Amino acid sequence: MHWKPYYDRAKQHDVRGIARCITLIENEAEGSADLLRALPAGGTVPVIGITGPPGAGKSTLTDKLIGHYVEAGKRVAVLCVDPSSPFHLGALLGDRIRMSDWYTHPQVYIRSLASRGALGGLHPHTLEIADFLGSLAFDVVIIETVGVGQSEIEIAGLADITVVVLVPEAGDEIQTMKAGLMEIADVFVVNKADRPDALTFIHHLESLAHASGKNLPVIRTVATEKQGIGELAAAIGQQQQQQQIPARKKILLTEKAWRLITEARMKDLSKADMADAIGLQMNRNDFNLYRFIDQYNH
Ligand SMILES: Nc1nc2c(ncn2[C@@H]2O[C@H](COP(=O)(O)OP(=O)(O)OP(=O)(O)O)[C@@H](O)[C@H]2O)c(=O)[nH]1
Ligand SMILES: [Mg+2]
Repeated sequence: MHWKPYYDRAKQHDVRGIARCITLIENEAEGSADLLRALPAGGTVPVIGITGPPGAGKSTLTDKLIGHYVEAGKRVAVLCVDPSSPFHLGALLGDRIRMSDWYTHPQVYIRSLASRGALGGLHPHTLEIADFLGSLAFDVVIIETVGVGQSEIEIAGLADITVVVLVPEAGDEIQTMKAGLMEIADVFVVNKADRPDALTFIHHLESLAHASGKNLPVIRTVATEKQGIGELAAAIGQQQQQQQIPARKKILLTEKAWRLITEARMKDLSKADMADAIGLQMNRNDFNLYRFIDQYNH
């Protein structure tokens, strides 16, 4: 498949052209590497990662954020990434319902990506697809992903701004994972702030966010009622300005480069196959782990 005509159409914001290019990148089809190499420099389009536990209200928030940006005359691209999981189908259906107003809107492009990684986490080419969308004169790229296991850490490595969405009943959860959360979050959202126990939780999170030394904003929202959306967009905008600092940019680009190279180097390796090979050989008297791995290190 020749990628150029599709890319030219994508640059004109032709929806089918965009879809074809994403499919090309997703499948590592012929031409996808050339397409990525042709992306223009720039990279000033903020990629906003929205992560958090299942059902926290990420899609509802995304829906309202799209509305906020569209009203401001902006073009918005949204990637909904589902780690392979039991709630996969339900989540995709949920997204369709939650964001249904926007699927045909001329300023909005929405695409769902299913993760095919056996270990959960993000779809392997989320980074490249986000970069591609960012090159297409969208003003904002939003990536929604369910925070389970690896995926919220992965999203932090590829988004410019990571928004962690929590709900008041997440109390115990943040106790155990607060260190990790503080590291990846640029903005905290306490959604479903209409719940009776919301205030205690917000105060608790605020003191943790303050103690983190990063001065992380904590925004309270009731996504279903569109409350707090303007404040969230403002907090994202503020964080985005800080990301323009060259030192931050250097770190993020290095993370991305590192990740792409790691993925390329590990590409032909299967841990399951490795386990099979080890299972066959480990009981031999002459088994040696370091000689075993020689076959993978060239
Ligand atoms: N009471 C209340 N309910 C909300 C609020 N925001 C979202 N909900 C509801 O919570 C449910 C889950 O919302 P979603 O937006 O689908 O949550 P999600 O985080 O995208 O869910 P997954 O993608 O499946 O992880 C829906 O029934 C929403 O209507 C809120 O602020 N208050
Ligand atoms: Mg969702």
